[in-house]
Amino acid sequence: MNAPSKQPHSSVRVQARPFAFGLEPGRAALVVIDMQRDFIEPGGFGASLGNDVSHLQAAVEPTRALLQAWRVRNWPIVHTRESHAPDLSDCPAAKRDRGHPSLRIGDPGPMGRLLVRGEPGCDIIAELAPLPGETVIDKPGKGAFHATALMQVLQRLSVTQLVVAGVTTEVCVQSTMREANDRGFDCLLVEEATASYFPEFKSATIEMIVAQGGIVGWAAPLKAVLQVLPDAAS
Ligand code: C5J
Repeated sequence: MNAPSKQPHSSVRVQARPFAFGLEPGRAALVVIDMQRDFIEPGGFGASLGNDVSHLQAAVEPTRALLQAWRVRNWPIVHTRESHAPDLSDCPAAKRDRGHPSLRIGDPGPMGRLLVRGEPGCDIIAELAPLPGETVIDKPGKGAFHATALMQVLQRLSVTQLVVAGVTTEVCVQSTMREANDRGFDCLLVEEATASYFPEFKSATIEMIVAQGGIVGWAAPLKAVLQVLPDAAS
């Protein structure tokens, strides 16, 4: 795979850790990871694993604010859904047979079959529903590049950077940021727009991302991003 081309573009400076992030207007895609009913609402996949899903609510409004900021500027937006084919041919036993959940991927639950494409629970929550024209990537893995066309989509959109939101911080968000960095993208995680069932894992993941000079990427508060974005009309 080719790395994204880095052409000069006037950037805006986001106060971030471990140092300022030079956000390139229009070249930074907002990537919203797995804000699905199956993770966020009671009765879904996340709950079947014994998690307290209420922890994820805090990320909804900040993610909505980012979506709004990207939409008014007509900048690229990618939503992902962790999801599987109805025959589970893309769900290895190494994923499905893990642990002792009350229900497994593909089993019927209150919102349909868990993490299966086309089922109500697999939908992105109503507050963050994709608009027509926004890319939706169905991903069978934790990282959004694994077994998907995400790289090609980003190249087609001339994206060089990812501004990342979504759940859960230490699983699919971090996996995607690591995959993205390996493929040449600079990634900025927006702190309030991500959440974990384990708040201490969220904090630890942010520290891992920014440690060692930003070994995975950058992290910044929502306000630091929103306040430097150029006017929508410019
Ligand atoms: C998990 C995800 N936690 N979206 N998926 O299994 O982070």
